Amino acid sequence: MPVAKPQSSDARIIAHVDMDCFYVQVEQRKQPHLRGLPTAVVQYNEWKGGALIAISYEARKYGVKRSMRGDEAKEACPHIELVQVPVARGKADLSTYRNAGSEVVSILARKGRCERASIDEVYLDLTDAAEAMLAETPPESLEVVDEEALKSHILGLESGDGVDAKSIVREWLCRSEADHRDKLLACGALIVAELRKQVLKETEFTCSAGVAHNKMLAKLASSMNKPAQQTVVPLASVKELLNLLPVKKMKQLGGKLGTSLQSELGVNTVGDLLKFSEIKLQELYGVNTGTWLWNIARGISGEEVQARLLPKSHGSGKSFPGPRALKTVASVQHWLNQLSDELSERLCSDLEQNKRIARTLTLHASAFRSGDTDSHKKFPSKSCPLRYGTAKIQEDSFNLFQAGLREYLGSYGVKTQGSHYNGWGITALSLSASKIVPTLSGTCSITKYFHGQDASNSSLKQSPATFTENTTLLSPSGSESYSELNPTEPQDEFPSEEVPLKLSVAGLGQQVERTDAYKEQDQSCCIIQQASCSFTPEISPSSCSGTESCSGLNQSKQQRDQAHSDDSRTKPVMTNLKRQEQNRNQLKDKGTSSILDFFKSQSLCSSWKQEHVESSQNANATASIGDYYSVSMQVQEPMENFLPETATNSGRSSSDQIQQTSEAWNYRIEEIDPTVIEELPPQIQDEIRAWLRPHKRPNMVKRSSSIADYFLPSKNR
Ligand code: DCP
Repeated sequence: MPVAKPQSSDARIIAHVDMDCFYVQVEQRKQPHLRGLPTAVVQYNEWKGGALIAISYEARKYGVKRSMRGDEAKEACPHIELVQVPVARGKADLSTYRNAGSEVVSILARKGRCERASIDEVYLDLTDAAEAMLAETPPESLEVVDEEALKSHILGLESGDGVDAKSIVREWLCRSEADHRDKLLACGALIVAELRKQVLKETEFTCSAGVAHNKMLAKLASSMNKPAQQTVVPLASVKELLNLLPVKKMKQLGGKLGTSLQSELGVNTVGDLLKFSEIKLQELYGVNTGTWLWNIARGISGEEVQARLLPKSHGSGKSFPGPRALKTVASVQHWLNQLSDELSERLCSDLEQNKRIARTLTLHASAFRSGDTDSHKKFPSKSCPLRYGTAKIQEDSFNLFQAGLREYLGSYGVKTQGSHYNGWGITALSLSASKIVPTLSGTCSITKYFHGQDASNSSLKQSPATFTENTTLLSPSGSESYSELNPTEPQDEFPSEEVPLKLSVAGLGQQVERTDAYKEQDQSCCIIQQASCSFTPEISPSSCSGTESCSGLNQSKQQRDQAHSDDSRTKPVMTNLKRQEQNRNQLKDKGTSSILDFFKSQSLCSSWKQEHVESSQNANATASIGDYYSVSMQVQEPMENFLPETATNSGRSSSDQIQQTSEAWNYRIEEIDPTVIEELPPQIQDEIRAWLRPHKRPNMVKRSSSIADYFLPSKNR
């Protein structure tokens, strides 16, 4: 449930930047001949041409939608170009997109506090930059106002066409008599226009943006005029915006809460909420959610932009729907090996680039038992201390799986004795690495860290104290002091509910031999070598050669090279910067005074109004980019669609269960980075999103019956 946070000031300047048809743009940059063509990126799944996950604005004109599969898209738009998402280890590999997103973030972060909200979305707090601009070069003092800023959509401003519109916007941006908050917004609009041009220049990607006084309004605005446009929300237009906004389009109201508002209270637009007092809303939905609803009806949101450029966790997952469900331990182990390999590669890359180490490994799975109509039973997620090295992660994740399977089958009263098949199936698997902390710089500490791990044989075997003692990590606050024990971490970090090490697993049709951890000494050496390379500036990059095995211990280099020939992961930031520099130079020649110039013959239109504007391929350079695209409303579906499915017929509240579950799994839910969730299989995403929702649900007794039903356990969920 949403929680109200007090708004510190309504003079903050917040931008939400959202890349346009992001995966398509990334593929078009790789294959420039696709630019301007109807293009879609399809999932790695050949059934009916694969599911569409990103669609270019050119293809949207033909009615191609994300709900379609490749075959359907071809029917709607026969000349559509379908590009398959990159594949590695038999599954989608999103690293190219993730790295492309990082390129954008690194540019946006130059101007203010930057929060990476998803693979292609960023929040920026531009308050300081806007204040500085207002003090030094206020818009009213500008002789020439940037073209891109002049193309801003200012909500509530009556605008004409073409030149008229620009002069009206110019007048609004440069008003000397404007209210201080509007002046700051004008500065925000100028800064964001400049940033968007810079993003285009350095990455070749277009993006859209919303500029407002808080995150909620900025997010709403960024999708109003896509692609490659920006929308500004002056305070005076907030009421009108929310009055007309369908309640389901508001972040966190797209799911059951929004449905409840519609059916119980007849609230169809956010503005309709104004009819209810704060007390009434609190009575109905609890103190926090009631206040949150009261606030959003007035455009109030105190959520801060969190300074976060790097993910809080890494995840790797795959789903196995329908007949592809995994039904043998061997097949699960095969896929866990693939996921471990990917996770290990990302961990090594994070270590190398960002000098960070993850400490907790968690396995999530979705399972079914044949003949079970009571589908509420969940495969329990399991976690353990994370040991670096692909083979170790493979081994530990397999043990976690077995522990989870024992518990899952145990919930059916089935003992995992004997080798017969117990009628289970796995429909999704994922691994995540969390509790990421900075390491100490210098090879001494990192070497010690990995030696500590190896010498311990298996962290799963150790007592928690032993594990902690063997790590030499910085406290999350980043203090430079060496500490044997992080004083901020509880000593019982991995308590007894943690998965115990099992040397053999009876009843799963497979004996698991515990191998000597020293067998993996070579791999650990590789890690140490690589860590040394990244932590010791005087060692040249060339001395890293031969250490790729860190990221692919069980895979030949040839395979890896082939799988990632176009992947910037192995040489990410510096390579990207070099590439950006090249792009910059190339684009300089093309002339980039406005994003319009980049598109030349392309044009845009508003998605907010759901207008379908005819394409104008021959539009000249001064025409609106908007004419080229036909678009549909693109308001994000909020996370709140997902109720905790653990809240079933146990009689306990879901929040109790969530609490209990997260404690048992021994990792903090808030450590899961929302940006990695979308990379996990959908079932697992649902589950994690349910946990991420605030748990407090007061006043249940006061709710009307149907609203109470909404919160009460339901077998159907
Ligand atoms: N994505 C995905 N699966 C989904 C939704 C999105 O893999 N169900 C990926 C592909 C998208 C990227 O995430 O390119 C960003 O998603 P958005 O919802 O922001 O959509 P786009 O960026 O593709 O288009 P838009 O311009 O409408 O934002």
